[in-house]
Amino acid sequence: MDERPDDESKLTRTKARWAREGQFLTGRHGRPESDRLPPGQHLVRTWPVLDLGQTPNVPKSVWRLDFGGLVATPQSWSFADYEAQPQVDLVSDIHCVTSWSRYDNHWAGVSTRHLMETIGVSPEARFVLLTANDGYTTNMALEDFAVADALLAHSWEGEPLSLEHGGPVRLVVPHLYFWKSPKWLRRIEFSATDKPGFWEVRGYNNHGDPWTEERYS
Ligand SMILES: Nc1nc2c(c(=O)[nH]1)N[C@H]1C(S)=C(S)[C@@H](COP(=O)(O)O)O[C@H]1N2
Ligand SMILES: [Mo]
Repeated sequence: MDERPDDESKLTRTKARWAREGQFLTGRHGRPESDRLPPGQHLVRTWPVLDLGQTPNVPKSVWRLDFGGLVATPQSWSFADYEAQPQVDLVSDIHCVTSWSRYDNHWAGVSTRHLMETIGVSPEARFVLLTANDGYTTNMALEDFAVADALLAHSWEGEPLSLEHGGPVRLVVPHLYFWKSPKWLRRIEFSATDKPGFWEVRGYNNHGDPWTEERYS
């Protein structure tokens, strides 16, 4: 007895329809969706505010960003200098050590790679110490600072970065816990030696990778 050709079985027809309709395609590439949320994190839709409790208000007219340590020439940018740099738009997820994560944040600003090229970071530099206008500091290895999606951001979701979230300019280093992304950025120091920052001397991990849960030291 003849068997029905495969392409007429109910399952085959269903699968052919799925293929036409793109069933199960997420349209998302790169990191699989199931791995997008690091261990121990939960998703939030709001954007919580976390800091040491001071909100320094530095108007753009007097704002400065200083570069020091192992650079070709120590220098300082006004906000106009910062704005004159090539601007990038980047999308990234936030992972805070207090266990919230927030997907798809749209940032605009100056990439750390451009910054390093334009100010001329010395080959001997291996670490970065970042200082903010509230006295906050944090440290990281140069290769973490220099990732392709790290930037000095002045805008979030198409609007100027609010004061409470670090305006006029904050750092965003999305592949590390968010304490490594200082708000109200004031100074960037390049160094041959590592110098632990505010939380790093208070029991937080020196590296801060959310994927391996480097929360505490
Ligand atoms: N200048 C400054 N930057 C800071 C902090 C701070 O206290 N001061 N807190 C850090 C911590 S612990 C977190 S979780 C994030 C919170 O950023 P958000 O308030 O924009 O969510 O900022 C980081 N950057
Ligand atoms: Mo945090």
